[in-house]
Amino acid sequence: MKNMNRIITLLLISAGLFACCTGKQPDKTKETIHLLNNLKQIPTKGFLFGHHDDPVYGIGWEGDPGRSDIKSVCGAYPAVMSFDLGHIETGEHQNLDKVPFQTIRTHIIEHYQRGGMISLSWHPRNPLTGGDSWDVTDTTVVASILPGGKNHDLFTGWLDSVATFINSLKTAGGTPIPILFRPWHEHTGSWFWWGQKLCSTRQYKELWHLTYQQLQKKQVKNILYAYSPGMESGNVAEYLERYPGDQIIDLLGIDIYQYERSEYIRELEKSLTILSEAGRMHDKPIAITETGFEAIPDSCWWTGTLLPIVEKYPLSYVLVWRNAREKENHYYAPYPEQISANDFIRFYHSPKTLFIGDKFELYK
Ligand code: BMA
Repeated sequence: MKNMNRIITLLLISAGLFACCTGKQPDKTKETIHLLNNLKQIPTKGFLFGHHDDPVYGIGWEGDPGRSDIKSVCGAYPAVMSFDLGHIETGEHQNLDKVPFQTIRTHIIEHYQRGGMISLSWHPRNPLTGGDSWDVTDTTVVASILPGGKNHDLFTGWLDSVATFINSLKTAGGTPIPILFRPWHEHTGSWFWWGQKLCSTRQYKELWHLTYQQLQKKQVKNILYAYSPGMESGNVAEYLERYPGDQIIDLLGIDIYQYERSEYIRELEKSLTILSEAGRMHDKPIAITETGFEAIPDSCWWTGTLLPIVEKYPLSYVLVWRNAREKENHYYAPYPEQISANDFIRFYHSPKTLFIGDKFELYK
């Protein structure tokens, strides 16, 4: 027995030494790994439905406790809630859409406690010009923040602010809450300073590596990373052109909106075919990280357009954008009396759509 104990002790010491020498520490908490594995299984049941800024504000209201336009329509919260970190980098107390970071933190904790998933996008300011994410007047922004660039230190400071916020997302018991982080999105278009025509493939990938390494340095272990181009790619090779690699990315996504119905259907089918293939090749879960039809001027959009297409693909989630309270007609989810509200209830009742209250488990 004594010998046995000695052998076990020696084994433990050598395992510790190995971890120490190789610098290999697990880079994700166990709940975060569970989230990743569960996301891969979700398509066997259906897909999670998500909504951006869902519990914060909606049409005609802001900050009402427990309120959500989705819940007001169908009686259940969406399974996924997303929020944006834009302006956290400059130390402001509220984000670019005037949502206080403390409010976001509170909603994230509540949503985790009800078993839901949380995603964070980031529309940071332009670190070179001081403009916003959409300031594409200068094509040297990415170069300026990479190692050796004149804004590198400023930018690593910005990443540190993101790290500090994500590290602060914990339950009362101290469990870090898993987050799907989705920076540098829609890079296949050229409307953000990190977009296609604003930097080279090498620079875009370096931006991802820098992001990942800096968050690792800050010990952020409750993150899954999403790669989410726009709908510009014509094939898998184009979709993966700026892919930063399997070591960094955990989920593959696509952002795609409806303007004209037949074009949306065509583009959505094309994009989801590409996405499914890329997900299979890289063994990653896939999702529609942003979609919607602004102001939903189609009374049967949910079951007449969206559902029949998305249910054919192995998607983990489908998320619609925000119901702005400050910008007229800028909404993507129904609210009571909105013309697509009844159809949304049919969508909710489809066995394929998963909301809070439906049977799924993300963290065990
Ligand atoms: C865009 C619009 C903007 C908003 C931004 C970040 O699509 O909704 O009004 O500021 O997302 O949430």
